[in-house]
Amino acid sequence: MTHNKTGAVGAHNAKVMNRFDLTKHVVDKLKRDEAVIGGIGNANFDLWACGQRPQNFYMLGSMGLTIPIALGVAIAQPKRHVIALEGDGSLLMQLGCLATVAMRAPKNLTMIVWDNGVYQITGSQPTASAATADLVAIARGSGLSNSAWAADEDDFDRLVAAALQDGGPSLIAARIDRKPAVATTDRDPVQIRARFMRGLGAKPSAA
Ligand SMILES: Cc1ncc(C[n+]2csc(CCOP(=O)(O)OP(=O)(O)O)c2C)c(N)n1
Repeated sequence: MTHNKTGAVGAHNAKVMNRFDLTKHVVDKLKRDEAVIGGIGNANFDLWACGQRPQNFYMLGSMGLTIPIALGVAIAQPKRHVIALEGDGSLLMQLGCLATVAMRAPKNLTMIVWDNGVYQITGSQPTASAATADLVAIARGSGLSNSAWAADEDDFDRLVAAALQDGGPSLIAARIDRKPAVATTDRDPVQIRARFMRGLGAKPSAA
């Protein structure tokens, strides 16, 4: 595989990897109470399966909110690194967030996009990224110059390690297979929110 610094690795020649496996790679690298936001469905199911931690937020129900939530946390807590794990279909529903992230430019934000080319959890209808849209090109066009396709697992590890050095915002896109997620997150949004706020040391709101 040609290294992506050459610009040769794109959506069509990056290795097809596995979301749970790569999620484990990310979780294994966490050292500093990083916040991790898992997107609706499979992204947060596999994050849940990698071991629950109070600094994880598991998004239920809303497509495309992973990066906006992560951006908010990154701005509110600039000393904490924040990682967003989002599916391609969900990101395609909320592309404007990329331009907002680029404009605000938080150094402590890493966005990881799982591109399986389908809206898998609702029946694997194809997404535009399977046909005509290149998510890394869109991110770069939004102003996120630090965006790359992961060529393979080693390249993914290298990109994540570099991103965690607070040199962001960074976007890493990984082509993944269509294996189902390994577990299912407990559907308890109130509990998820309360635990996350405690995990971040945030004061509970009055509501
Ligand atoms: C606004 C909105 N439209 C549709 C849905 C139904 N829905 C839930 S998850 C999902 C697909 C998510 O696709 P993707 O982010 O690519 O993740 P994948 O399922 O492929 O892991 C859809 C269509 C929803 N929750 N919200």
